[in-house]
Amino acid sequence: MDASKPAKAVKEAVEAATEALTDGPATEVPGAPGSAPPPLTEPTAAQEPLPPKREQGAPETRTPTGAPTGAPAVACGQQGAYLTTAQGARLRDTDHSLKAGPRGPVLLQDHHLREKITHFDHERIPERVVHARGAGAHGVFVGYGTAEGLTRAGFLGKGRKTDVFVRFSTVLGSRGSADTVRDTRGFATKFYTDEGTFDLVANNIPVFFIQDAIKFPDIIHAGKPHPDREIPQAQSAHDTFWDFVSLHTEAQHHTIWNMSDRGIPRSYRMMEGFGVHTFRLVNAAGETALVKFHWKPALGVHSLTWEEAQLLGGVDPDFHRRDLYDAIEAGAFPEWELGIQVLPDTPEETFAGIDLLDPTKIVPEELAPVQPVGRLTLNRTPTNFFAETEQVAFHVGHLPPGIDVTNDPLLQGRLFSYVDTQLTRLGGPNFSQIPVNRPHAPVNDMLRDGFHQHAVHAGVAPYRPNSLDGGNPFPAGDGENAFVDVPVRVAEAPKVRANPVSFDDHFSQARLFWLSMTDVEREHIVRAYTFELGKCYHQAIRERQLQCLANIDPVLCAQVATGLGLPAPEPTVPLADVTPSAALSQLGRDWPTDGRTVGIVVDAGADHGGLDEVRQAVFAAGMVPLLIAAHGGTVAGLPVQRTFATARSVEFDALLLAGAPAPAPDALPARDAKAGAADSPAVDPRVLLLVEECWRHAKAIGGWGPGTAVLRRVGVTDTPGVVTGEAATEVFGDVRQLLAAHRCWERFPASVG
Ligand code: HDE
Repeated sequence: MDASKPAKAVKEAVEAATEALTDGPATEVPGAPGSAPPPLTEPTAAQEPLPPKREQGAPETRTPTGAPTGAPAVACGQQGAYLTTAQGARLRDTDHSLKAGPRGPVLLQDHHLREKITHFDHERIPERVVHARGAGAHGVFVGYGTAEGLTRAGFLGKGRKTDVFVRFSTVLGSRGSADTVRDTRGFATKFYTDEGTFDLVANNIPVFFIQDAIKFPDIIHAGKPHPDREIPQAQSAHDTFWDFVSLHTEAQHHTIWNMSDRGIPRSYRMMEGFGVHTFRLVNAAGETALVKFHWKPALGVHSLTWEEAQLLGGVDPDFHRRDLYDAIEAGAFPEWELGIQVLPDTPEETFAGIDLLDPTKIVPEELAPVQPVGRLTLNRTPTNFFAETEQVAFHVGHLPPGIDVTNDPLLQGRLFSYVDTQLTRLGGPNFSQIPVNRPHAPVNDMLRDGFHQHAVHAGVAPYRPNSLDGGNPFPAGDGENAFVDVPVRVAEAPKVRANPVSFDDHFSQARLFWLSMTDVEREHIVRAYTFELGKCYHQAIRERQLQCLANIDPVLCAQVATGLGLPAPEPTVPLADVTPSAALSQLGRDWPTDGRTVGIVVDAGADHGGLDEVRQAVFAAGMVPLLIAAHGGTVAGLPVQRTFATARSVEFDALLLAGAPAPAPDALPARDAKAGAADSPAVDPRVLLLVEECWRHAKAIGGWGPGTAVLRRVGVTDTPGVVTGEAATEVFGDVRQLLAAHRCWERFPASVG
């Protein structure tokens, strides 16, 4: 093979693997690093770069101005079998500096040394000031055609397919922070439409802390670590956060969502997404409608328990990333339906008394149902984190013809902020030419030069009007699909720094949220507030937040006050008379279990008839079985993925016990922190801990044969959500059914009514 050309073989391998990926459920556990198993000894014969992993995708190879090149995605990566300089000269050695004799000194003329180190010194770019920690994936969006009468946007047309890149994120933490912290999650989608890129830069919570962009630095400074000690990392459980939100009470609605289970999602795949602001759609006839965007996950909205979230912060800080990548690798492609709430575009811009320009307010789905307009499927993981996930640049102003903004003062400020931040983060004005940001529509923009210019612009007249370049580029006329700013009437008014009066209501919808929760969900909210305020140093801040809770609901306030050991204050505003919205609760339905992880405890010494059968049944159900044993290697001829030392309950959605393993040699407390101090137990203490934690976290548990004895020993047989039986596959069938409801909350009657 010619080592200097992008390998056709590589392209074919990727295409074949892509087909294989969509070909039924996986039969191998996801997570292998690299696309081929490594040999034991270092390879020395020159060979082409390996193809990417079969589930990996990359931005389409477009030119910087949006033209398709036809080149395979791998052509953007390294080429040929040999190590080269950045200029492509082949190198003999990259292990030794060029020296005057073996004992030096090192020679300044060593270009390879200086190029290598200089580039390394500049590898880091500033992390995002918010949403620094994220994970991305490629996918496809298919329009249903149901919005065709409302908007000219072609990508929503029936059956229209559009490539997308999605980046999920937390807000407060630095790039290296844990995924599972209590926080809002970002859900930003780049639709590469053929009429221009559309970025829907959304969150998993439908409201925001502030009503005016001018307060964004304030809320973020309050939420970030304290400026003196730089602690705590990626948390809201500290004084400055609660200081701000208890004073700036428009934050209370967003805050109660954060304190609910929405603040600790089980997976990016199990989150809703919300555009938050009201947007304006415009159709071919120029008619407009106001809309709110929603993403509805096919797997339902599910959360971690708080204890799981905390354990995961230490045990697997990459939990959400791993989950996203593994699910895609396993063929359990995450899916969402895009929906819109359609609201009449009246001069008042209100609906059912709700100010549609106030981003701290929702429109309950019972008043305006979410109408599905298309489906998003994520089917490729990025090939390179930095090139794609880190360099992707979203902007709320990236809109195709047919979608426009409103005067929401938060949205207006965002329209300024996103370009401004990319200039610093991506080092210049040409960030839209970075492969992941390249439009899939032809670009002719008269923007020229600047750092990192990739386009080779021809012509002499990047100005208008011109005659030297034949007048090109031309403004699009009527019927030529130009973006038209909707000519919304702007009211004559004095210039003021003020909000509309309706923005003064800060508590009614926080109360609506609280009253819409089930008892279990309310209990979690009470615990979250109690934890977070309990972590504050100053009592004044706790008392001030309790006053806010009193204005939301007396039961909520009393419960949190009890936990804090403080008196519950009386409300200072009349409690709003609201109708609960069942759509806000996460509980009470069954959902698909695709991509869920099932731990199977096996006893390395025992006979395991039926084990392979149950493992295959888990795979066939689109789930991932992980065998847990005393030691690595194989048990009953099957590969072991976790040992008692490496397994922790938080990784599994459900637990199956196929055996009752006696304590393994490494189970002594002094050797394994998880071993506990149990005195000569019959079962390995780490298995007991596994069962206890899964039970405490309301997970489905099943056991058969000797596995039943373990459950008996822990004392959980005959409790809700624990299944025992003789046939392994039947037990798994029951466990799978339980998992459809996500957790067995019946196990713990809620104490908050
Ligand atoms: Fe953002 N936001 N934001 N934001 N935001 C950024 O842009 C900003 C807001 C959201 O995965 C930054 O490229 C202001 C609401 C997501 O790359 C920055 C205001 C919502 C992401 C910025 C808001 C969001 C960002 C930081 C108040 C939900 C991550 C880096 C007016 C609807 C996108 C960057 C990604 C990122 C500014 C409020 C969502 C600084 C000024 C409301 C999902 O420009």
